[in-house]
Amino acid sequence: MNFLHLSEEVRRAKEENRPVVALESTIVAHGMPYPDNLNTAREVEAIIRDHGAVPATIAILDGKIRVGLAEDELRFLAKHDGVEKVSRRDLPHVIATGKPGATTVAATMICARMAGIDVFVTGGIGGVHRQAEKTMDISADLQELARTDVAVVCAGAKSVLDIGLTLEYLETLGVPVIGVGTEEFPAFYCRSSGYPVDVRLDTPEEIARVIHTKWELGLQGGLVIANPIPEADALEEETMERIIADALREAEAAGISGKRVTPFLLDRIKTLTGGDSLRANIALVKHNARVGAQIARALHPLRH
Ligand code: PSU
Ligand code: MN
Repeated sequence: MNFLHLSEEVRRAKEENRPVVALESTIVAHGMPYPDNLNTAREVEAIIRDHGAVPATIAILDGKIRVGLAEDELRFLAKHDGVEKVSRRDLPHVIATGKPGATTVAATMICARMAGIDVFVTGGIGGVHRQAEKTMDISADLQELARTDVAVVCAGAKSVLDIGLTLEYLETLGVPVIGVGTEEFPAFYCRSSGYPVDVRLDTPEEIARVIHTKWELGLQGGLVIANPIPEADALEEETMERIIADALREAEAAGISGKRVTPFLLDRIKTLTGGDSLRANIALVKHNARVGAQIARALHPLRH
């Protein structure tokens, strides 16, 4: 497929039959400020390499789906203002016009599947927004999880979303939600949300077996592997609830809608927490990278 371009490192990893872990680029271009975004992206890649897998950060550049980015390309995405946020619906026009694009969870899943990558590490998935009964704002990430065979390692979903409705939606779509060492679905900055996961699993081997079994059964779609933020990095729940409520009010007052909602809220939460949310975000992504690389290694011999 001539839209797909693998980096030398990723191409070699596939040739040598080594496990590869996909990474998204919206978190770089729209989820964190410069230079933390660039430093985190680099550190996450290093963690994946240290844990025996090969990182493949995915983005759209010069009309190609790029799987595995060079240093200067990561820097461009981290610094440039005009990078499009690309979900499933945006892939055709961003690729066709040659614009630079950062892929969301949904688009990264699509591109990872095209490149034959089974495991994808990110921070948090999109979901059903609060007030979705009025706005219909439901992330395309959820539909993607229903149809595309990629396991997504994340720290749950932020409580800017309606976590209860997000989990109901995933249940309707038949997407397994696995808790890594926890019975509770994690809420990104906080370890608990008050909602249970479908199943708790404690080791990468057990998780890999469930992923493999889902696909061997011919059950289409992804899985949510929900890995709670480490205790030491977690933020206080009541404080976060208050700050998120403030940020949501600001978004409404400013008339923010559609794809701008999540980046706007992330930026406001960062300011309102005095940077604590950014530190937590960085810590949880790195933790997910460790766990994701371990799962990719355990899954690889089952799949290849
Ligand atoms: N959550 C974060 N950081 C992010 C995102 C979510 O903590 O950067 C991004 C992811 O790329 C996710 C997207 O797929 O936001 C969801 O956006 P939307 O709700 O517009 O689908
Ligand atoms: Mn949305």
